[in-house]
Amino acid sequence: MSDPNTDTDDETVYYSGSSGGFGSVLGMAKVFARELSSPGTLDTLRRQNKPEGYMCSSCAWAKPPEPHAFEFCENGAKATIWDLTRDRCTPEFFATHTVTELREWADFDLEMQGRLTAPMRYDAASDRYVECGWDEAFTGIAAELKGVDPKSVVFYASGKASLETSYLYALLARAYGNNNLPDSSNMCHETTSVALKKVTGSPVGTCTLQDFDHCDAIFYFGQNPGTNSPRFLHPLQEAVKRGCKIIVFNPVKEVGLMRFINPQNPIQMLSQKPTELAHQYLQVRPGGDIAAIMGVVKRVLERDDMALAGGKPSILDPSFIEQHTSGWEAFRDKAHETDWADIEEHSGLRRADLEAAGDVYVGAEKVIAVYGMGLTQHVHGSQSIQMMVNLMLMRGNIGKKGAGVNPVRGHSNVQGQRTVGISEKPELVPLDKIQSQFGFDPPRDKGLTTVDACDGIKDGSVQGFLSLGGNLVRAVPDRNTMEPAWQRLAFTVFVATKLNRSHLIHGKASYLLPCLARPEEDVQASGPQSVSIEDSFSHIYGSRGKRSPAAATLKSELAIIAGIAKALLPVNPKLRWDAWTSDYALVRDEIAETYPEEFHDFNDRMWEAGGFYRGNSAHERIWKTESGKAEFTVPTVLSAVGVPGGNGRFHLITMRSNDQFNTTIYGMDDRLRGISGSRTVLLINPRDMKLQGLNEGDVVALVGDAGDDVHREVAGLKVTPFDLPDGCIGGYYPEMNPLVPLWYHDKASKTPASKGVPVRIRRDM
Ligand SMILES: Nc1nc2c(c(=O)[nH]1)N[C@H]1C(S)=C(S)[C@@H](COP(=O)(O)OP(=O)(O)OC[C@H]3O[C@@H](n4cnc5c(=O)[nH]c(N)nc54)[C@H](O)[C@@H]3O)O[C@H]1N2
Ligand SMILES: Nc1nc2c(c(=O)[nH]1)N[C@H]1C(S)=C(S)[C@@H](COP(=O)(O)OP(=O)(O)OC[C@H]3O[C@@H](n4cnc5c(=O)[nH]c(N)nc54)[C@H](O)[C@@H]3O)O[C@H]1N2
Ligand SMILES: [Mo]
Repeated sequence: MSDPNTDTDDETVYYSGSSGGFGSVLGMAKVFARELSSPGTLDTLRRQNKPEGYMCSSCAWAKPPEPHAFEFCENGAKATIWDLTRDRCTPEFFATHTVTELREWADFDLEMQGRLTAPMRYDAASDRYVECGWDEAFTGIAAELKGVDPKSVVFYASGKASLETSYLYALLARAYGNNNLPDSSNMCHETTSVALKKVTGSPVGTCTLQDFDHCDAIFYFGQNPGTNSPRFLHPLQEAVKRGCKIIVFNPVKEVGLMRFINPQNPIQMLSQKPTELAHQYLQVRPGGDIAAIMGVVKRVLERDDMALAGGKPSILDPSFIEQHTSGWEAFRDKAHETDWADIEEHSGLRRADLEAAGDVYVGAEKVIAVYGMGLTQHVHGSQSIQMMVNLMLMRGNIGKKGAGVNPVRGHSNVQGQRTVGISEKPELVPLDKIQSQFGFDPPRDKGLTTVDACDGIKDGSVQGFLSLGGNLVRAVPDRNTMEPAWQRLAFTVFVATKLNRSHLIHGKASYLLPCLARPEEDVQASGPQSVSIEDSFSHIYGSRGKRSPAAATLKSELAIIAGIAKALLPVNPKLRWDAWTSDYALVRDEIAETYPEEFHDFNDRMWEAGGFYRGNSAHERIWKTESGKAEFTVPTVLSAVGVPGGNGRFHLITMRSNDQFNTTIYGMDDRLRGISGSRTVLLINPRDMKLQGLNEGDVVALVGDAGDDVHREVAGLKVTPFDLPDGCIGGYYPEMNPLVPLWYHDKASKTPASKGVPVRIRRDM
């Protein structure tokens, strides 16, 4: 077992610190200094994540019913301030720069131009984006859409847009004629949507925030709360204080999971005495979670045998297993026959440590399993998730208070977008209901996932691409082949707040449509509007922006979707685009009609403190699976990576720094990992450095090693010693994306396997 207090070994001094505390306040002040000086910013932050307030657009963590005075974190504040910048990216800016020139700019510099202000159309003659009115944009886009086969168009969404906008976006795609509705989730938690759905019947987590007040242990896999969901650190800290034990599985020693100073707690801030979070921190190999959990399971079975042999009752939950599950015997047999030697090899962990984790599991009445991209972004990520569910089912840890599975979602409304119909999987959408509600026949055939859409862009079968937020060319794998393919598209349409690289890698026709950001006031014909979002716990909240918009010419995302729809679709009295735009409450009525069980009385309930719960069948122990039971499954592999390592072959983890939100880079530091000033680094442990003959500061290239004949490379990386398991290296997303093969994805869900990318190191002298 590794000791979270030890940050040194013989050769290297690793970064030591805690997340939260003054560091986080200082991190904020840095962004403040650059972006603040607009008096309303603090006021906006004060309203952030409060009932009746504005819901942060950074992560999907819960907004508690009794919020703190400042219910936001360093990174939530950064995201808000980033939206509220005073800088403007105006038509004059585009007049002075050709698109070819802007393609040479760094992503950071593009977003630093500030908020987009006017609808723009690409003009090939001058190679510039030129201003066009909204009407011209809508009719131009409609003409492009009418000119191609609807099946050749993709309607992508990044997980930020509200439930109201998302519902209408999905309706637009289906009324136009396709289910090509991939979403950022396809690169993120789609593994969850497929794998959890298969074995529990529910595609989302089964916990609520309150479960964290009652759990006895938390098994924590591959999620980094210090950076990606910092408000989660508060309930974790409270849980530890109650005596709850946290067992972390992560190849990287994330400071946020080891210790935490609460910036809301003045005494702790002054004394600087952090709460030690993890009871056991297990530096599993990338993809080694299946093996690690198998080890824990073996210990639990052993403890059960001991109990029974001693005449004591089973320590499993036999009546739960009997009544609620299928597949138990096959799974148990598999666990018995799996060798400890294989488990140790694939997990990179010692038997004794896994047994100690097994003892914690057995000693806890109520256990929560938490996870993030460390499980989902692997070739066998689905099996990792299902293995975790196996462990939970053994002692009935799903569907009881203080227990459950808790995927931590990414974008603030990514789960909600799926809930209200943004899905390429027609079987997940109530299409009959949509048909009767709106009087058109929605297509029934399968749509394209993000990976399918990229394949279609490459082979020319996709001709048009609409993007509701996001920065897809930066987020997807195989960038170096994707970018040229993108430019062969007939047309691209981007709804966005800031300029990014995707807008510059455009189709032959292209439109850039600037929208309001969530903190901004959205006034329509019936008055100021509110929107709603869903968090990781299936709670739904209203959000009301109050800031004056960045430009008078901006439209809301919803109004933009309606504008395109009106120009494109034949008149249908049931598709009331004008009425919906003038009053979003009418859209919520439609959502409530399509999904009555979850969204009844939507308009009345959306302001409930803490959000309203739309329910979850698995939470009630109703299993909407093929077998009608929760399913034990037998893993076919012990490691989730797709290509083996060893002998100079490495698995690359693509990581997020503390100074970024996905493809938006706020700065070059990664405070919680002690890295500053650069993102073009190769993180590698001193043992592997020695084996590779590398010294700190050497500049190297990473070369793809996936076994196909495509050359993939990222050069100019500075060797930086970092505490990682052997054979595993780290680098930053999105800089490393040229190394991820498009075909290297989770088998079941097609989520790109960005956490176990096969590479070799090449020395460039
Ligand atoms: N500030 C900020 N907040 C964000 C985001 C952001 O970029 N910045 N992004 C948002 C989005 S869209 C998402 S999806 C979430 C992402 O949040 P996370 O799910 O935390 O995603 P990552 O930071 O990519 O990586 C997760 C962790 O997995 C670990 N890991 C890597 N490989 C493995 C493995 O094989 N096994 C195990 N057990 N662990 C592994 C990594 O070391 C890392 O600590 O955050 C959201 N919130
Ligand atoms: N190698 C590697 N690749 C990854 C990942 C990884 O861990 N490793 N993570 C994956 C994950 S989890 C995800 S979710 C994807 C993210 O992929 P995306 O969701 O496509 O990317 P983002 O960076 O979140 O999108 C940022 C852009 O969204 C626009 N934007 C911001 N706010 C708004 C708004 O309110 N409205 C609108 N319309 N536009 C807005 C801005 O123009 C901004 O430039 O990347 C994936 N790619
Ligand atoms: Mo994500």
